[in-house]
Amino acid sequence: MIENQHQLNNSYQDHGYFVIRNYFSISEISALREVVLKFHQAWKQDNATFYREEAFNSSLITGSQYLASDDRVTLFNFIGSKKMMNIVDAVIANNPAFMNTQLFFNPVNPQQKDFWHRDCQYDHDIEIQKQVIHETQVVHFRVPLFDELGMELIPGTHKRWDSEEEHNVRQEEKGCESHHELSGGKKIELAAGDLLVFSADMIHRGLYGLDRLALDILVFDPEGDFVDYVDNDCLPPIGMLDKIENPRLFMNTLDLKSKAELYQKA
Ligand SMILES: O=C(O)CCC(=O)C(=O)O
Repeated sequence: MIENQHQLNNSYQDHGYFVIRNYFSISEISALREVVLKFHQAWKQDNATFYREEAFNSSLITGSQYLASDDRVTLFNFIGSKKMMNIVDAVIANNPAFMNTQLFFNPVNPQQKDFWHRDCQYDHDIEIQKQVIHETQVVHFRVPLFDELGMELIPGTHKRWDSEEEHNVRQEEKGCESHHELSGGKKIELAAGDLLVFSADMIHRGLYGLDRLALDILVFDPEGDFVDYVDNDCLPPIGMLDKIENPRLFMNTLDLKSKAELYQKA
């Protein structure tokens, strides 16, 4: 591991996140933005009611439903690029695997408020959440495509359980609501070109405002039991792999998928 990767890993282990300013060039971001906007337009049309009433994100950006093959290749090349993999490898040293992508935007309804959560709360009840935060966690690599207010995170909560204040807000108990201010919150404003890396299970919220459109790339450590969360359609089909310069991140997921299938058949 190169020295800088050590430092990034230490920051991630200690705080649950780090940000690299101006990591991507203007031309890298504008090429990515062009493809992602195609997806976003098509997705909005197809999900008009959901978009208008409650949506704040979409997923499966690399899937085949809204993008043509050459645009998917552009995305896979960005995600798997050496530049991105230098950072992915700093956080997950052994065989990091691609899980999915999500696109975060502002909800149409101005009454909809940004809300604190841990991603694991949507899969597990409280007692299991207390355990899983001590296990391997999914990592988000957020690539803002426009300048945005960014994210608010509670440093250290990837490794520790909620304070009473955090619990009441996140779970909406004792009169609290999930958009209320939390005293430990750290706001991280982001500009197009920055890269924010954070643990999915730390307490966090996206901050709505400006023209936000952020591509989150979700990656997991094969030590964790996450392969069942991967939708086959967001992976490159076999015939596309030779068009991807560095397909390692996707190959790792495909390997895990085929091992899981063999295991199920046995
Ligand atoms: O940006 C948002 O609206 C929320 C982001 C988030 O919760 C996530 O990336 O897990």
